Amino acid sequence: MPDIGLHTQYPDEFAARYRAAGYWTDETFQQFLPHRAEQFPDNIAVIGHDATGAKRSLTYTELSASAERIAGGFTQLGIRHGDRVVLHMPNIIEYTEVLFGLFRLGALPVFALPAHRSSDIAHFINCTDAAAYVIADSHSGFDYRDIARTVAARSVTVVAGDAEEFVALTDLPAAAPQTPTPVDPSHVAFLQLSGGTTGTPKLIPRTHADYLYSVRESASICGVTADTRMLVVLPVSHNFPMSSPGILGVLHAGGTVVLAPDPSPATAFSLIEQHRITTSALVPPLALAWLSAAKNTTCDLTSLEILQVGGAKFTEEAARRIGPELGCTLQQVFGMAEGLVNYTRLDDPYDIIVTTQGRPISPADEIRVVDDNDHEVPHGEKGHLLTRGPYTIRGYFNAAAHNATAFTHDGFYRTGDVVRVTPDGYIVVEGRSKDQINRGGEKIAPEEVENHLIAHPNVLDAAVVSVPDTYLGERTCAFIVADGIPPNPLVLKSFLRSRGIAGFKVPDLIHFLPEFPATGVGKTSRSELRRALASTWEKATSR
Ligand code: OOB
Repeated sequence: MPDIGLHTQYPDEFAARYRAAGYWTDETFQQFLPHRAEQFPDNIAVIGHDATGAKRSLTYTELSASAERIAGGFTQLGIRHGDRVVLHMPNIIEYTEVLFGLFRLGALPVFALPAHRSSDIAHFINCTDAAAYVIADSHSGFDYRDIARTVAARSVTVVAGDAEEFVALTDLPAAAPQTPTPVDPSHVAFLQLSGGTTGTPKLIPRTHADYLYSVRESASICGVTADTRMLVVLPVSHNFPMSSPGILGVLHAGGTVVLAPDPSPATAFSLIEQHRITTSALVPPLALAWLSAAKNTTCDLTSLEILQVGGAKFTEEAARRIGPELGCTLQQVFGMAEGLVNYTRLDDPYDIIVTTQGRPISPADEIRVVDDNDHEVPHGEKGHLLTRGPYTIRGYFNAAAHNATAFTHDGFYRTGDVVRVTPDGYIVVEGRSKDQINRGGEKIAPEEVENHLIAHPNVLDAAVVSVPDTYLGERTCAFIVADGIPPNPLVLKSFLRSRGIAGFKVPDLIHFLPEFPATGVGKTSRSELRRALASTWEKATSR
């Protein structure tokens, strides 16, 4: 069994400092819901559809009771305090019930995204030695039980909806009420996924104390109260809708979370009108879709007070349209599952809101902007963003070799983002130095896709690079050197899907080359490939 690193990786001196400053408290996710149910028993906690497609809503008392029942049922299945459980569900009511059930038990959710497929899930199950895999039967035309059949042999699969040969969430064995083993606030509460730059995605261990600090502060910065009604359009497992301030911020304050069954503007707009939604969080392409759909909508969107946009760079041009066209305040959010989250403040001057990606949550967030040799650049100049602070991890889960380069010797996380800091301390994202593609907020590690491409018998070599795109910000292009007859691009795409990778990782474009341009030391030159692509693009569009 791998060393699961349940303890905090923060050095004692920093842990003591964060506790003394009141950032870290004794609050845990185990107590989160029972405490809220005492405070706000009859408030509506969550509204949405369940796995059968039925509409449901739960008060805090009801959600807490469901979580308690699920914690008991998982215990009867043999899931123990400290076990990892891969949570792979869309935005349905059961997601919240299972999430808080696992927290109650002291089991650690591993947050898979609905777009993940068998190869991604196999990796999460194997590298966390997961005891259970929790899914919805099917969603958006995809049957998640098929993944369970191929990958989850060693773990028990629990299904919301029609379980077939697996355990149905509604049929979990009943257990007598029991007091769960208490969790330590400095221990890991769950594992988030990193967007990644390597062949396999890394897992991010977040502790109760560090994450709850970011949740409480985010809720306060974003003005969340018991009157907040948040529409969740992005997959709730992602760090942005989870905690920035996300469902956890809203539930912490006694507000209401409304889960959208699909991300279309039509669905979102009718839910905004129906539930008098006050806030929502979007990635830039969805914000553009809302702007475009808002022109012709008959829905009443006047309840919307704040629209958060983040996950990828939002252009100033689009940012300036949010206020006038949607009638709400824009909040830019620049965050990362590893920790650091920046927000423009609601009362910031308009120019700051539309031209920057915000400033850090905490006065204890340390920001360094450095050159290629880790020397700080003069204030205001562009450089690599390094960060350390009370809710930024000190290492990935079970990844000693990777950690040696992903963090500085004094514990700063190398974000891989190129930024500059304004005189007022606001961060402007200028680009990226990490080997990652940001496809409208969805992160892709080229190396991971290349490894899958190279597995094809007619592919000798592969290099995946980004292509600028007005809607998504970036799309992906795979350059291939064929071995023998070049495979048809469509065949190659379905080959990738058959290997069980998430749809967003399948390259948008595929180009064949006789050989790759090389750098001085003989490595494939990605910048040369990008340049070649840009010039073909220009030629194609100028024709
Ligand atoms: C969020 O988290 P991740 O872990 O999916 O991705 C983090 C990376 C950042 O390092 C940066 O490269 C990019 O996504 N990013 C942005 C951005 N927000 C994230 N790049 C430019 N402008 C922005 N506003 O994406 C995430 C986590 C919590 C809150 C919000 C986003």
